[in-house]
Amino acid sequence: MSSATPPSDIPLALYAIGLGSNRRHARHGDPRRVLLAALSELESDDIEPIDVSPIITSDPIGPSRRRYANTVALVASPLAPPAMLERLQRIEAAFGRRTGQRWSARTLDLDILLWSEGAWSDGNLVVPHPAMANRAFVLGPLRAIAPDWRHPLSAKTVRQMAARLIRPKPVDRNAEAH
Ligand code: A4P
Ligand code: MG
Repeated sequence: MSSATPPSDIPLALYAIGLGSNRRHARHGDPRRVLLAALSELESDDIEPIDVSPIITSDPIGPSRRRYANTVALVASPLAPPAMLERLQRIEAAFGRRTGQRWSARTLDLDILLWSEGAWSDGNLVVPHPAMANRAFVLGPLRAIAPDWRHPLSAKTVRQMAARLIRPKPVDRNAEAH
């Protein structure tokens, strides 16, 4: 926990931050260690860690072939979403730089998933993260720490979104008969 508490007249908001890695980092090590290092990097005077989910590993969704480690952190912060994004991007950039190499493929992906003040959208940033409802590697860890958080646009809780994602598709009996 940060020892510097923000002045009480700055309203604190809660953020859910998704962390993912599928590359080793020369100094920090395997993706799991990358996430642990990123979590400690995230903590600062104006970003206070509240909770963190267990780290999961999963097959990649998309073109990559390396397995991912993912986790979700809940943090309290007075920062507005653009300032939070800037902070996350600075941390991503620091982890993307590998010793002896110039800027290379990112080892770390940090996404703003949810913000307690609702929705945010500008040219750079969309909150809630538009893909979160379709991603088990986000909803699984998020459900472990914030099952009752409601998506401000769909009004579904994280638990409901996760259940919907893993529920088997209903069988179309007519299609089956043919
Ligand atoms: N941006 C807009 N909204 C947000 C937000 N809510 N949070 C903008 C963070 N950034 C946001 O980000 C590109 C731009 O998105 C940012 O500059 C910001 O202005 P990026 O991280 O470079 O790219 P991206 O759109 O997040 O795409 P990226 O990172 O290439 O891919 P995805 O779609 O995020 O997915 N499989 C498993 N199992 N686990 C994973 O973690 N991750 C990915 C990456 C693919 N497959 C995976 C996993
Ligand atoms: Mg991203």
